[in-house]
Amino acid sequence: MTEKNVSIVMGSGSDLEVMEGAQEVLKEFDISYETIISSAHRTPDETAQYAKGAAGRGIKVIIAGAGYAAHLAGVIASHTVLPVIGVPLNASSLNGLDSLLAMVQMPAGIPVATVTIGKAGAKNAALLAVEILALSDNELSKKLIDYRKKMAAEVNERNQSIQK
Ligand code: RP5
Repeated sequence: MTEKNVSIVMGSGSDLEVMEGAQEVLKEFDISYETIISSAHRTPDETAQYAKGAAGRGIKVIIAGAGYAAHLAGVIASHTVLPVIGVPLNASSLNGLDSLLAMVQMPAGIPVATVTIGKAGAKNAALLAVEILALSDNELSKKLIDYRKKMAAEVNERNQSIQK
C-alpha cells in the first residue's frame, strides 16, 4: 500500500458527508490521505491501535471528526505524538457545542488543534494539515499562497459584480 500523509478519522459513517469537505481540500492539494471510521466509544481498541500505528506507517497529521461527547480526537492524541486536528461535528440536539467543548477542553499535555464546528471545520482541518506539511515543502507552500490569492480574487470579483 502506498504511504499516506494525512489520516481522516471519524466516529461514525454518519459523519462522512461533512468530513468529505476535508477529502476535497486534500485532493485539491494533491495530498495522499486515508479515511477511517473508528469510534472512541464503540470501537475503543481499534481506535487506540490505529492511533499507535499511524506514525510508523508514514502518516504526518491526523484529522479527527466526531459529534456528541466527541472524545475521538483526544483519545487519538493520547496514543500518538503526531499533530491531531479535531473537527467538532453538529450531530446532536446541542448543535455541535457538546463536541466543541469535548474537543477543545483538552487537559495540559495532550493537545488537540480544534477547528470550526461542521463543514467549515472539515475544510479548515484539511487546510491546517496542508499548512503543517508545507513547513517542509516549498511547492506546497506556494500552492497555499495561490489558494489564498484565488480566494481573495473571488471576493473582489463578487464585490465588483454587486457594484454594477
Ligand atoms: C459520534 O456520535 C459520531 O462521531 C457521530 O457524530 C455521532 C453519532 O453517531 P451515529 O449514532 O450516527 O452512528 O460518536
